[in-house]
Amino acid sequence: DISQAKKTYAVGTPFSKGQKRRGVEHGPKAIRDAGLVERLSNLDYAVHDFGDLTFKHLEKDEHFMHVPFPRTVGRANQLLSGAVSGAVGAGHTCIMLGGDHSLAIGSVEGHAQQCPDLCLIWVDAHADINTPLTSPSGNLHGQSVAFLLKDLQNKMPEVPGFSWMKPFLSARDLVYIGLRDVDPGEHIILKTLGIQYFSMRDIDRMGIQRVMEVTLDHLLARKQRPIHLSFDIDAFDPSLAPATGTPVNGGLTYREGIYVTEEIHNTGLLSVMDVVEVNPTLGATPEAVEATTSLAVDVIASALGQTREGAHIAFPKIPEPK
Ligand code: 4U7
Ligand code: MN
Ligand code: MN
Repeated sequence: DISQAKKTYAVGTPFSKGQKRRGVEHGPKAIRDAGLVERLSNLDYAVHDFGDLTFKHLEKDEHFMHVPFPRTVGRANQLLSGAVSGAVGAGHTCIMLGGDHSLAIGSVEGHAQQCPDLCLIWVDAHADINTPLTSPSGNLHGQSVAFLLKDLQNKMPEVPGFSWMKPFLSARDLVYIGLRDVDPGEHIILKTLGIQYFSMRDIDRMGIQRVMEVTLDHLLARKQRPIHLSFDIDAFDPSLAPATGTPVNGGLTYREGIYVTEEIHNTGLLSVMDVVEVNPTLGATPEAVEATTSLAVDVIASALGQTREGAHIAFPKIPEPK
């Protein structure tokens, strides 16, 4: 029954107030223009376009400490949380097209409303685990994880705009992949909480295959549970994904990135995926932008089951001439 079938919905989140550079709000349109729906439509892993959420910029939104737009970011995440919770509650897989990475707060929170036992895989050059007290920039896209973690509750001030949510995630239910730009305050948080992470150096040492083995074992060995994949495009090397706000040299290769999403697909447990920080106004050339947006589509396709080995859904057997 088609109406009962599990579908994948993409929801666009044109929002950029989690950081100070504009343009990342055009990410959803750029990823769609790269052929998101078309490139997957004739395959088994079709994605349906839910369209964009509409975010308001609040007029009165003073800085909190050095954190800009706290109420605007809080409100946007509350709206997104409801949308993700609704989609997951209706039985769908959900792909969030960002937008900046502050939106992961609402995306993971909404997911957790339906799936309290979810686990989180954060693929990023950055740990995004600053609190307002450790953040060098004040930007909320570098603090998303701190809002989610129960283990940091007594280290977090009350940021205006976020009273609608409470932290719910345990540090042991989170794994990072791709880190290479971690602030001092973030480093002490990672170490104190004993968070499992694989930096680019770890990937160099262990290889991406072993990294994924340990990642999935760490999160799923005790029990199978829904996976939230939060994929910051800046995890990739800037030569592959130049159109992003905080590029850092020495990132994932194309093959390492795709291997991560293939392995996550193979668990059968992917429930919500964020693809964030695609900023089409930051590419030096149209080709640079196109490379970044097309890579975002590749990552989504592979998370949904596109394989490099091919598949034969359309061919139950080798066709014979009449
Ligand atoms: B992204 C930074 F200081 N750590 O907190 C910060 F280096 O979502 C960068 O991962 C955060 O792109 C990057 O502002 C946020 C900085
Ligand atoms: Mn990020
Ligand atoms: Mn990042």
